[in-house]
Amino acid sequence: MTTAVPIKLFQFPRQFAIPNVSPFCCKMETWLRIAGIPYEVVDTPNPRKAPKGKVPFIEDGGQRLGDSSLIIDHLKKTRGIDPDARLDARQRATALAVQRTIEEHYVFVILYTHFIRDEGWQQMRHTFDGVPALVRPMVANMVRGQMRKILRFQGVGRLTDEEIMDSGRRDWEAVLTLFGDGPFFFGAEPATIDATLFGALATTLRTPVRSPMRDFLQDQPKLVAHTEYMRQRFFPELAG
Ligand SMILES: N[C@@H](CCC(=O)N[C@@H](CS)C(=O)NCC(=O)O)C(=O)O
Repeated sequence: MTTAVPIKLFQFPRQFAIPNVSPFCCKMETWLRIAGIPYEVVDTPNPRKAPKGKVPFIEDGGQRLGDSSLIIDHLKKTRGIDPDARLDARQRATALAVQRTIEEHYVFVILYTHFIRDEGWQQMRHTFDGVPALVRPMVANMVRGQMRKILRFQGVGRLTDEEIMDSGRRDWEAVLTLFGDGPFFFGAEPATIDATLFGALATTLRTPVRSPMRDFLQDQPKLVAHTEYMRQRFFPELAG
């Protein structure tokens, strides 16, 4: 199905000089640019009414779809565009393992560095600046409390600060072991995994949120170069 109406991409409002502070929203918008699919952004600070209660989600020809991976599958099928088409079975397996490392573990490290650690919270509490002043502290603290609960339930929240930073470092050491010669993960052309990596790296490296995790990543030339290359190639409008 081809439609003249651009896809609507619902995501958190942009903050800082990155596509999105949410790794999943950044991944989705980057993927749309890799695929060259036209879209318009709808700022969505509160995803409560989203199809899966989360951002990103899209509206495509009247249909609303949530979850970045399901959206990508849908667009690959309906648009006949697939940045992963050239990958062999081993590369696909590697991409899935790396994606799961980032999306099912490292994003919780991000949740911790950005919203629970004090250095992160001093920056990220401004996310709530749009909430009426009278209830702002209550809403911000409530959301932060929910994040603490999520982290405890998931498990990362039961570790010490040092243990959490160490677990994040291990994620990236594994990713780096599998990372090819560049500039993209699988060589000369971008694949979906590059959008996933950019989503996680941009919010760690290119926001004012300081942490030992960011210090570690800043010392990894391959990851710094990947982030910069992705920004230049797909988001040249965002300041360097
Ligand atoms: N598996 C989902 C994850 C999306 C996700 O976790 N989104 C977060 C932002 S990074 C969200 O909407 N959180 C708000 C909430 O859970 O209420 C995807 O790939 O899109």
